Amino acid sequence: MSNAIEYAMLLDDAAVNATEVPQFDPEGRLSLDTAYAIQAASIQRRIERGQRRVGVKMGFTSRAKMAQMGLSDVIWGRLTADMQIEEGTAIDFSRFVHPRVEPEIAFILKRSLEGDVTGPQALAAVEAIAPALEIIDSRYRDFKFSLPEVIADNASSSGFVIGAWCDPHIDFSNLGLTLNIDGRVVQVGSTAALLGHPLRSLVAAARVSAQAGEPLQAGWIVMAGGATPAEWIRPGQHVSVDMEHLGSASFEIKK
Ligand code: OOG
Ligand code: MG
Repeated sequence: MSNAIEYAMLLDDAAVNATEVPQFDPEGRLSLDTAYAIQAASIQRRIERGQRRVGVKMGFTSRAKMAQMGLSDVIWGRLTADMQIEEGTAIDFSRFVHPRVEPEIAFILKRSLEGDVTGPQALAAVEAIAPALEIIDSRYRDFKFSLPEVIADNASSSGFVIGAWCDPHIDFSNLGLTLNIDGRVVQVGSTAALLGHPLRSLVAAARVSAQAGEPLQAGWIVMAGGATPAEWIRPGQHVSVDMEHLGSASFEIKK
């Protein structure tokens, strides 16, 4: 386990300094429990620096993402307040190693949600839903990793952008969406890509969070996962997601 602390420090330093690290378990020999323990220890360092936990991100909840990264298990990571980028603002590229962006849908909870819940129970805990963008930025060289490695690296999470919150009492099971870079549509998809219905991603988030002893809290955000493959982003670009009925979310990267 002392190794776990060392890996946690390595990954946390890489995230803070926007540097890349070599893979330490390319064959994926570490157990998933160990991988999540590394993740927990690296996020604990952030919390000790004064960061605040604000929610959970789900990963590989769509076939498109699984296929792009060559992995097939749903994974999750921890969101902290410093990862949130205010919608419509411009950010520095220097905070990233080799960032990619993907279109997601976000939930914000009005009540805690714990353990094995049904879709309707999960929905009853949702305050609002919003179109969102996730910036993923693997700390591993060339964005290459095994399943335990990406879990240890907080599921590549780096930033997230959330559009205007909307009433969740619409049918959001199959909303069309586009990912746009500099006004060009670069990916087309649907919220149905997320396990057939994005609520299933929230149900999974409730289960894995409770299993980790950190049940979903009122006020927390849950990012449901990329609905399309991710796209590389570069300085000077304007990135947005447009989602049917829910509107859009965007950010820019400074030149
Ligand atoms: C891992 C993170 C996956 C998603 O939405 O599926 C993820 C990665 O692709 O680097 O965030
Ligand atoms: Mg994602």
